[in-house]
Amino acid sequence: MENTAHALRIDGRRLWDSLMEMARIGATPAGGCNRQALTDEDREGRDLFVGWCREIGCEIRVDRMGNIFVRRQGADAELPPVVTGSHLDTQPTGGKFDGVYGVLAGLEVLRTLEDNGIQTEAPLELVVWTNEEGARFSPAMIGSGVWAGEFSLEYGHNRADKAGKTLGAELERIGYLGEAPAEPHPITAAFETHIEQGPILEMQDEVVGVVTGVQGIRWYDVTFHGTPCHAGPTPMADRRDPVQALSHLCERLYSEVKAYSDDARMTCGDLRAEPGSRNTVPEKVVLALDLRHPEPEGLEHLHRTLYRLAEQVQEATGTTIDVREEWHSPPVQFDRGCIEAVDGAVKALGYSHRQMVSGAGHDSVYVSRVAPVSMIFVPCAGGLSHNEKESAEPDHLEAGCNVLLHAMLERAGV
Ligand code: HGY
Ligand code: MN
Ligand code: MN
Ligand code: MN
Repeated sequence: MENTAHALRIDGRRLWDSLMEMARIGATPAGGCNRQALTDEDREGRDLFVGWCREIGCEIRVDRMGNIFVRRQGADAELPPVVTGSHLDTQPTGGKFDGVYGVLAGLEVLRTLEDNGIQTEAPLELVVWTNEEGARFSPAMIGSGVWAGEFSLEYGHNRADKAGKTLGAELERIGYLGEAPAEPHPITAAFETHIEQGPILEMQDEVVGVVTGVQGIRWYDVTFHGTPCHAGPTPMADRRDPVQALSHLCERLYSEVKAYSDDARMTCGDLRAEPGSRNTVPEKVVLALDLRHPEPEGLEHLHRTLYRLAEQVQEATGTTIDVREEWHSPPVQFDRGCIEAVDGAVKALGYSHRQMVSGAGHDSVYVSRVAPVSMIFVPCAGGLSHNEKESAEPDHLEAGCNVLLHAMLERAGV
């Protein structure tokens, strides 16, 4: 890399200001962001982002899944692009940085190159992936998942939210049902920058995480069937109350997951009773369950434990329990060459760092199916994310973006 490129640094103040301007879209009273996939807020955020990219002369392409591809030409247009990107959609009580940081760090890299009149050999691409969170449309990362060939376009378009609105119809409604095929194209290398969303970097007082992979994730809808009846006259012994079976299964599953390994994760983030009336014993209760483990055999063990315990609780209570697997994202190892590009950039820039596996899922999981990719983490306060209090230090965000700049330059050539 030429000397001028080595000396390049991004504009941390501009990055921070862009993050704060984007955070105003879907801002919540508690200081977070609610910009769920394909809502009006998501469209507003996408429009703001596309406007910023047009200001620096980039080409914009939107595919059939609403994924936005921003291209900055390279000296050799034939070379496959070096790619970065993440997501603009948030959890319902999300923060200002999850996903958005990766998108706007990529924009800051493009702005910095534009300011300094630097053209890379290979083209650069910045991507906004649709519905990474999976909060509105399950499963998560479905924009990158369809693009990488994990799911069909039809499956992606037919996913519906709790109100029965489909992803395809919502893409059309907000004007982001693009023409480009949602299919992979050759990529030289890809990098995603993200807050860690866990406590390790902050606890260890390190600035950058060189991410070597992502733990495995499995999602299930567990349905407990009961008999609706009146909360008053019906004697307890005469009820078929699905909540009792739910409580038995959760208690046993929590204790077995904790006993199995410190790396195992179990989350019951979404629970709904139908008909959902306080004075009617539910006809059914549906538990949206999230299980995770960094090793394939660990994830398989959690999977088998869930089915075994559901069987036992069904026997013991007489409540019919249906377990339906909604999504399975196996553990992923990132590309050695991309990890080394990040590692080299961190060392050249002199930031304290460590190698680590991501506890959260990211679009890079699916990008890794079709291209060499790795990720760059920076700390977030208290490791807190998927929480309106999510926060990060401007100088950490700046550091992560400088690492992204130099890792991309190393692979794109200047
Ligand atoms: O679920 C996850 O880990 C990510 O936030 N979609
Ligand atoms: Mn994210
Ligand atoms: Mn998230
Ligand atoms: Mn992500």
